[in-house]
Amino acid sequence: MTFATVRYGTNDGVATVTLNRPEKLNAFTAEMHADLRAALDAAEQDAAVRCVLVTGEGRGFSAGQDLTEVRPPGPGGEIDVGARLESDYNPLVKRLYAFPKLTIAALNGPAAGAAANIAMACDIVIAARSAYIQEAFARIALVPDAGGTWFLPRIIGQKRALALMLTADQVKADELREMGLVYRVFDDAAFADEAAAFARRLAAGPGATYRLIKEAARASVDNDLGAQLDFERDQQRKAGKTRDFLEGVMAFKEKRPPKFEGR
Ligand code: T3D
Repeated sequence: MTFATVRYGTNDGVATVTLNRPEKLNAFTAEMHADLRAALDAAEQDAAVRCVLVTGEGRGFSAGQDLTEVRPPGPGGEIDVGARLESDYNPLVKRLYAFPKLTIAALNGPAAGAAANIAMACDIVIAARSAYIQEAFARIALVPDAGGTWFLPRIIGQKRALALMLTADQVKADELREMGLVYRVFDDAAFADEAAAFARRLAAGPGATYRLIKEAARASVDNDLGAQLDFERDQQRKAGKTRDFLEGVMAFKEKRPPKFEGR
């Protein structure tokens, strides 16, 4: 499947979605949003896909919104910087956050502006050692968007979140890992292979149960302990009905690795 600004390919249960405007550090345009939506549609509909890996072509993940793209005017003809959030970024972030399959953001290089926050909407973020995140918005007198003001305080706490957003500093992969924003950091030279292997490993896991785990983690944001314990019980009942649960227990008893089907 080919798109003008996104490459899409599948292998071993992994759909790899590569943002592909390397000459502009994969900055987002309306066309790229449309291509990305179509790629996510394809990944969602393909039963063989169990994990989606989002990465960037060339030396960057993405520099966020393409600042040279003409902004659609508001109703009175004035500049409306909220319009693209409404039409493109907000639906994308919500979709990634609730995507029914596992999502991995593989930061091959810088992730700036909205791209940093799109990465955070994915389930797991991994990074090449030279990659960095930059909440670049304040440098152009904008507010962090694409969920940045929601994700960051929850993941790294108010103080560090504010520091990142107010300074717009570039924060390198190893530090991002210490903060909890990135799960694994790999050497640059090995990054593409390591990211693919990491995604393959997850694609071979119990996909239906992964979905239940995601839903539980997401629900915990709004639940108190009692409500979350009830939610876990209900999710566990569903997990207990999967074929993968039967296979997991069988494999344990037979002292062999499980062969999960994702259902
Ligand atoms: O409607 C709305 O705008 C609302 C939505 C906002 C969401 C947002 O994401 S706002 C934040 C937008 N992003 C930024 O402010 C980051 C801009 N980019 C940078 O600050 C730098 O590119 C980086 C620090 C990320 C990387 O620097 P460096 O030196 O490694 O690369 P570079 O030379 O700046 O960029 C390489 C090329 O990509 C260059 O093109 P050229 O001059 O060689 O033809 C550069 O202009 C282009 N590029 C980089 N970022 C963007 C971009 N072109 C358009 N838009 C960009 N965001």
